[in-house]
Parts: sequence; C-alpha cells; structure tokens
Amino acid sequence: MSEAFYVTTPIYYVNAEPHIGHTYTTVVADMLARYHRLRGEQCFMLTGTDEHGDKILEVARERGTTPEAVATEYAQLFQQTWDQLGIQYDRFIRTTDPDHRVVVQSILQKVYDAGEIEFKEYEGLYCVGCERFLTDRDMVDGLCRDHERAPENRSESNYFFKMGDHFSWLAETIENNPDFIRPERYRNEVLAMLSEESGLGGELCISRPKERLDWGIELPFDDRYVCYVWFDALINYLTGVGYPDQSEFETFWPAAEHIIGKDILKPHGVFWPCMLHAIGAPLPRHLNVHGFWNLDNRKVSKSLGNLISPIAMDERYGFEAFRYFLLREMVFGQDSSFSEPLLIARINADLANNLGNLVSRTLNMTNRFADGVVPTPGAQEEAEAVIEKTAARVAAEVDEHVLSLRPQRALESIMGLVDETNRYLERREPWKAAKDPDRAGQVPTTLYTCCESLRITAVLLSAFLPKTSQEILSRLGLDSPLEEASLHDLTRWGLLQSGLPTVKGPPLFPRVDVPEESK
Ligand code: ME8
Repeated sequence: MSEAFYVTTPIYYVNAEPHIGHTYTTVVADMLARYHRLRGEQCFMLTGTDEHGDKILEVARERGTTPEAVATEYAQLFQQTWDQLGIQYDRFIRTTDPDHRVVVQSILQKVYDAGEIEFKEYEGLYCVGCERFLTDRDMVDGLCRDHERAPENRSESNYFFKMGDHFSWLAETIENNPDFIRPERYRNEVLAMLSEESGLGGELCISRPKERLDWGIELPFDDRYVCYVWFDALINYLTGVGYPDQSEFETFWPAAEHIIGKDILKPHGVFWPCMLHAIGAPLPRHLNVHGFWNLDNRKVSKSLGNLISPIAMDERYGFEAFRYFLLREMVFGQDSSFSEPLLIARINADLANNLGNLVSRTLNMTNRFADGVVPTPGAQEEAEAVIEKTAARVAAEVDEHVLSLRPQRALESIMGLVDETNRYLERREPWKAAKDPDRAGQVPTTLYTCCESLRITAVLLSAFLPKTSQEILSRLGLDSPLEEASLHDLTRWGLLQSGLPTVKGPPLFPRVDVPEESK
C-alpha cells in the first residue's frame, strides 16, 4: 500500500474573519497535501473551526444572539473562503460536530478512569483572548502579551489534567527525536517550557463550571461542568481521522503533520503530547511551527483588528499571486512582513518578468517558427544538456525542501530553473537564428528545450500554484490531470511529445503598477 500523509491546520476561532495568518497556515497545508498526493501518497487534509469557550459566548452576548448562531456564521465563512480559494481539504471539522463530542467525552472518561484528572480549587489570572490562565511569562506590564489586555482574577473549583506526570517522558522523547518539533528553535522553546525553572504548572485546567459557561462539551463524569477549550480543541486532530477504531485512524494518525503558528506552541508542544501519552496514542510525526506575519511590525491578529483579507487579495491580485507571495516570502519558522509594495515587487519580478515572460516568449516563438506545435528536437548540445541537468537537480531540491518544510527554498529553486531557461533562450536567440541559414536548424531544439523546461516547471509548481501549473500544461497541449502519474515520472526529461498543439494565450501574470499612494 502507498505511504500515507496526514496534514492539519489549527482549527480557527469563530470570532472573526479569515486573514493573512490563517491563509498562510492553510496554504502551507494545502501545498503539502497536493505535493504528497503527487508523490503517489494517500493524503488527508484537515481544517476547521474551534467553536466552544468564553470568547464565542462574549461575541454572542454583544450581538444579542446565540453562540450556535455565531459559530455557524463564522464556520461557514471560513469554509466558503477556503472553497472560493481552491483549498483542497478532505474534512472541515467543527468542534460542535456530534462525532467530535463523542470522541472528546470518551477521551475525558479514559483519562479520568486512569486517575490522571483531579478536582480542586484554583486561583489565577485568566485571559479571555487566550482562553486560559496566564503565567508571568505570558504578560508584559500586567497585560497579556498576545492580546494586550488585562487578564481577570478568577478563582474556581475545576478539574485538572495532571500533565506534569508526563513531562520527563516528553522531554526525553523530544531529545531522542530531534526533528519532532521543527524548526529547531521551537524544539528548544518547548524543552525550556518543560524545565522546572519555566514556571509552567504541571496541571492543566480542563473544565469550566456550567453556571458561568455552558457553551461546551459536558464532562462525562460531572454534568455540572463543560470541557475547557484546549482539551476539546486539540482532540479534533483525532476525531478528524476516525479515532479510535476507524481504519483511517490506523492509516493516517502515525503520518500526522501538524502545521501551526508559534502562538500556539505551548498547547501543541506540551499539552497535546501529554494528552496523547495519557491515552496511549502515538505522537504525530511532526509539529511544524511557523512565525508571524507582521504589519507595521505588529502581529496581524483578530484582536488587534489589522486584518488582510485573502478574498480582497484575490480580487486585487489573483489568489495564485498572493499564494506565491506567502509561500515564497516567509522563511518557515521566522516572522515576515507584509506590505502591498512587497507583494507587487514579488509578482512583477518572479511571476510577470521571469515565469510569465518565459511562457509568453516560448509559446509565441513556437507559434511563429514551429507552426504552433511542440517541435521535434535535434541532437542536444552542451547548452541543452545544462538545462536538462538543471531540471533534474531542481526536482531533487524541491523534494528535499518540501519534505523539510522549506517552501520558500523550493520556490526559489524552481524560479532558478525558469531563470536559467530564460538565459538559455537569450543566448540561443531563436528570433535571429531562424533568419540565419547556418543556425536555423537549431531552432526546433531550442524551442523544444524551452517547452520541456516549462513542462517540468509546471509539474514542480503544481502544489504551489495549482491553477497556473494547469494553465501552463494546457498551453503545452497537455490536458490530463497530473494526479494520474507520479511526480518522479513526470519530472523525467524528454516526456513532452513533439507535435502537440500549443496555445499562445494572454499574459499569465500581467505586471502590476505600484499604487500612487505607495510610491
Ligand atoms: O489559536 N501570522 O485559533 P486562531 C501567522 N483555536 N499565522 C497566524 C497569524 C499571524 N499573524 N495569526 C493567526 C487558535 N495565525 C485555536 C487553535 S488548534 C487545536 C486550536 C494562524 O483562530 C496561525 O496558524 O487564533 C495560528 O497558530 C492560528 O492562525 C491561530 O488561529
């Protein structure tokens, strides 16, 4: 049986609209699922919404409506956004889905029966934005570091998961599996959280009394309480693939790749592995952590209200161009800045001038000098052999970069092939060679080499820019969907058949003018 690949995004809170941050994580997951599908693996992508908790109740109260209504409105908004943008998820999970409630309750009962949950009084500073009690490290000048608002003093009797019992096992596991949390800096952060000096308590509050919050999943062992959101939310990753006994679970869980932003490293790097260990489930394959998109040097977030909508970007620049920018610009793991001039500069340099130019020059000249069909090449000379070797090297590099979660490097590498082919075309100058009796015989080989390099470029781009890739392939006379062959076979040089009818078409990515106000 083929290898499996399971990729997840965080499930997003339903209190605001999808923005650049959610879009980045979701696009990375979509790109990975598409790439692994092309490698012939059996893939499953999970995304969805996190709907319980104080925050949603707060919004519902402000609006004079029910939490169900708010949750449904935003869940639909997220789902419609991903549909409109062509994200190929396999399930959109909502924490209010009935199968999720069953799984959460069965896990709570299991952990309770194992004696890992205790009931006691707790007092602390609680941030409604984070949905949790804060530690000193979470605060700056008395305010929550992430939400820039003052936490509330709260005291109540609650149920606690004794996760500290798993800390030494977890630290050892992380040490022994150095790439479980990647990139490395986040592994070190989690190890620091687990060290005694960090002040991270060994107990995780997992309940809320219903008298204060009744919007949640009821505890199976005490109906006066509902489950605290992180415990409920993290379990979505298990529900999504049929925990505990559906066959998908066996197939996909050991191949799980979580993609998250660094803001939720603690729940995923500490709470989640301890929960999994407590129920005897294996850990996911990797926890992949990216940095923040910043705007004016501040994190883009719903609470700060400085949103960049993927739908607006789609309308203004086309989603493929925005998707390219996100994947190319951010070094996975580090923070990045967003600005429209930066986006425009990327579109113009990489997509319009480099890729778009190669497509239009190659196909225009194929039209002029080869009757619009892929020509039959003659013998390769050194210059053609260099392009063939570059294509093979780039295909290997892309594979390595994608598997190591370096989308930016993979795209850099693909654009290197485009660049090299553009330079080859400049040197061969078929527009002049066609008129020179000594060199005219070279033209079919030159054009074939450019067409074949473009075909391999389109195959390699297909997970990153699915529509652009299809468009290039169909202009080269190739209409069958890529899924029918494997990536390895598709990147072999020489597969492009001579005689296929090509199409010139309009510019793939027209140059974008920098708006007056940004100059
Ligand atoms: O935390 N830059 O949901 P959430 C990059 N429900 N990524 C960003 C970002 C930014 N400025 N802002 C948000 C939650 N993200 C929980 C998750 S999972 C079991 C529960 C992305 O709606 C990034 O992936 O606040 C981040 O981790 C996630 O959105 C937080 O989404």
